[in-house]
Amino acid sequence: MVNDPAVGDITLRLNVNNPVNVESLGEYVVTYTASDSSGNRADTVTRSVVVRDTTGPVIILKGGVELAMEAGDKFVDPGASALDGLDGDLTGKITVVGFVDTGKYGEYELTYVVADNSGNRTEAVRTIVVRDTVPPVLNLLGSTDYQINKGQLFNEPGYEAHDLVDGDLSSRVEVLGKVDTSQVGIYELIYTVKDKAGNEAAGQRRTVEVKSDGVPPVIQLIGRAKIVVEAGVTYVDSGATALDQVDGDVTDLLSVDNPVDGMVPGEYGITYNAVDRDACRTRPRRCSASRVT
Ligand SMILES: [Ca+2]
Ligand SMILES: [Ca+2]
Ligand SMILES: [Ca+2]
Repeated sequence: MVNDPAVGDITLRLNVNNPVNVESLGEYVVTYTASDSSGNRADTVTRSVVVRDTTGPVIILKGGVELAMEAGDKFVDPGASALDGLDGDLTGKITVVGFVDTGKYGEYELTYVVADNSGNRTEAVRTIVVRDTVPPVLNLLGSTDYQINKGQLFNEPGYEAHDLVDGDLSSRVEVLGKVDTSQVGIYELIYTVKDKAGNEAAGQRRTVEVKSDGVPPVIQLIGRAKIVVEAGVTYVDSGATALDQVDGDVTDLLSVDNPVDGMVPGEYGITYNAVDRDACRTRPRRCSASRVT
């Protein structure tokens, strides 16, 4: 408002020179001049206007602030764009700091940095999660089925495990189960392995059948095969032993059929039956005990 003491408000005669361009940084001087109808000019008044940019650009991360990818795959940065209120598109000035090791699972950060022409800096951080969701591959060496005789040694034929990320994991293979070569039976061995991210390979299985040697024990009589005793005296048989080439002493499995009746004269046959621990049976061995009346 401009006042003339004689005329009053002469704002209409105010001239303003306003060179301010908010699109262009700098200091501008706005000049205000006024004159009344008599041509008397008022003192010029000026105002200084500084146009500056204190707002940084905005960064937009394409694909989002968090990306997940499979370890071993190639990482392709989907990029980012930067827009500044004054400077416009600054996408070409973005620099990216950080790295992604696609060979190792984990979390990596990429920092996108851009500054506008006034030096206002903006950063945006993207997290790249490198995951390992692929289990290792486990292979058995040798056959999946074995047959061995009891008492033989079973040598583990081995196995191999490989993971895309962790590499050779053969040393981490776990074997569940045991082969007891001293017992006839079918034994199952289960092989498992996990990669370092905890992904478990498809398990493998091996069967080992421990078979009887098929050879029966040998019976050895204690004492002679023919014994003569006096009637009326109780006959005590001195027995026999049984020895198996695999099971060793199996005398405890020996059965004796002893029909001798010390009160009844005659000739008796005593029968010894031996089996090994796998029920492999020896042909009965007989001896006779006779007595004389
Ligand atoms: Ca700016
Ligand atoms: Ca893996
Ligand atoms: Ca045997």
